[in-house]
Amino acid sequence: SEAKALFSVIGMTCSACAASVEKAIKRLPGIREALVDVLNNRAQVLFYPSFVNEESIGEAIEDGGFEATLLR
Ligand code: 9UX
Repeated sequence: SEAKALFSVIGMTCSACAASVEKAIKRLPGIREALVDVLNNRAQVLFYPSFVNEESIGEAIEDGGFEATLLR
C-alpha cells in the first residue's frame, strides 16, 4: 500500500532548488510521486513503505543542502 508524507523544506529560494529537491527524492527506491512547493516550503511525497521510509526521504532532502522536517 501507499503512504504519504509532508515535509517542511527550508532553504529553497528558487524553482531550480525545488527541482533539485524533487530529483533527490525521486532517486530513492519506492517513490510514487514527489510534489515540491517552493513558495510554501513544502514537499509532499507518496511512497511505498516496504521500500523507503520518512527518515530516508528526509535524509535525501538534507543531503542536497536543505533542512527537512517531517510535518505529517
Ligand atoms: Mo535555487 Mo540557485 O537555488 O544557486 S537559488 S538553485
